[in-house]
Amino acid sequence: MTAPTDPKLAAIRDKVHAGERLTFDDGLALEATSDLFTLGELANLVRERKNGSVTFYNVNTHLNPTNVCVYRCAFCSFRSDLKGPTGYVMTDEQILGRAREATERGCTELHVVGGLHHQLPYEWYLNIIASIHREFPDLHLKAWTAVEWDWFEKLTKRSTRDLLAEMRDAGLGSLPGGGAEIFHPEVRSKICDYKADADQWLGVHRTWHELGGKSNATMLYGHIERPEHRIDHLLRLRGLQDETGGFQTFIPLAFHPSNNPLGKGIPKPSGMMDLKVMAVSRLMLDNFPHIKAYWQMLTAKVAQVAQSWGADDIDGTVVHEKIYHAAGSDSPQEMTVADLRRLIEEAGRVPVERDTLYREVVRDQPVGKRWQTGRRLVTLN
Ligand code: V47
Ligand code: SF4
Repeated sequence: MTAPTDPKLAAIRDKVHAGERLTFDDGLALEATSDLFTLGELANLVRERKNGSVTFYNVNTHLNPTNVCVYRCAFCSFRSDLKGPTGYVMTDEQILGRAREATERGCTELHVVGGLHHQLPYEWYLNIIASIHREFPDLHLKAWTAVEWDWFEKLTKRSTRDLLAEMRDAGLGSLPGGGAEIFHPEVRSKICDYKADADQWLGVHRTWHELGGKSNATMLYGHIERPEHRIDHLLRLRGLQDETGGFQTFIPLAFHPSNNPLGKGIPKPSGMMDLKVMAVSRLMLDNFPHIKAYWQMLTAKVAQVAQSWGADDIDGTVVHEKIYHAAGSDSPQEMTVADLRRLIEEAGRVPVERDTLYREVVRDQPVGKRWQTGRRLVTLN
C-alpha cells in the first residue's frame, strides 16, 4: 500500500490507523481528495474493525399509506396535493393486506412512511400501527420519520415523548432515518423550508433513544449542498450518537433529480461521489455501528462496490418502493434473497440476514425463492 501524496490525507490516515476521531477540517480534506483508493482503504479498515467481512441484509417491504402531503419539499417527486390527480390514501383493508403479504413472504420488517395528510388525524396514523401489530405481532414496524412525528406534535399539541410512548405501546418497533436531508439552514431553507428543522429532527430521535428505542439516520446528497454542509450534517449526528448511542445505521441517500423542482439541471450523483460520500460517512461517524448502501437508491452495482468503501449493509428485498421510483430510479422494485446474497458474495463478503435490530435471523428453510415463506426460528445476540 503506497502512502498518499497529499500530506493532509497522510495525517488522516495515521489518525484512522490509531483509532483517533476525525475533525471537521479532516472531513473537508477527505471531501477534497480525488484519491478514491485511499478513501476506500481507510473506510474499509473501519468497516472491517466494526463488522469484519459481514454484510447484512434483511427481508422487508415498504408501506406508504398516503402520498398526500402538506409540505412541498423541492426534491420530492412522491408527494401529491390534497386534490391532486395522483393523490391516494390506502384503505384499512389495503394496509392490512400489505402487512399480510409481507408476513407471507417471510418479511421481518415493514418500513412505514408517507405524506403529512391535510385532513387525516393523528389517530389514523396510530391506528395503522396498532391494527397491523394486533394482526401480525411478529412484524417489526419501523415507522414514521422525525418529520412525521413533528407533524403529529403539531396536530395533537401533545409532547413527542408522549406520542412516541403511546405508539410504542401500540406496536411501534423503531424509527426510520428519513427526513434528515441536509441539516444546515443554508440548504434546508431552500430544499425543505417549514418542515422539522435540524434541532427538531434530532430532538425526536433523542427522545426516542431516551425511551430506549433504536433509530436510523440519513443524508440526502448530490443536489445544492456543498462538502461543508455534508460534514456539518455528519458531525451533528455524531454528536447526538455520543449522547444517546441510539442510532444503528446511517444511510447516505443519493439525490434522484427526475420529476421534482430541485432536480432541474442537476445530474444524478456520479459513482465517484457515491463512493466518496459512503467512505467519508464511515470515517466521520466513528460511533455508528453500521453504514448502509441502500441498493434501491444507489443501484445494485454501486451497492456492491460500496461494500469495500465502508458499507456493511445493503438493506433488503423492499418489493414496494414509491419514493425513488417517482423520482426516476431505474432500479428494480424488488430483489430476491438469492439476488441480495449473490451481490454480497460477489463482493467477497459474508451475507448475514438480520432483523431490524441487527440480530441474526436463522430460518428453517432458505428463502432463496421469492415466494417461499421463511419462519424465524432463533434470534441470536
Ligand atoms: O427523507 C425523497 C429521500 C427519504 C428523494 O431508515 C429522496 O432504514 C433521493 O429515509 N431523491 C426517505 N432521495 C427514505 C429513507 C430511508 C430509505 C431506506 C431506508 C431507511 C432506513 C430510510 O427519501 C426522504 C428523502 O431524504 N428522498 N425524495 C429524491 N428525489
Ligand atoms: Fe412531504 Fe416527505 Fe415529500 Fe417532504 S419529502 S414533500 S415531507 S412526502
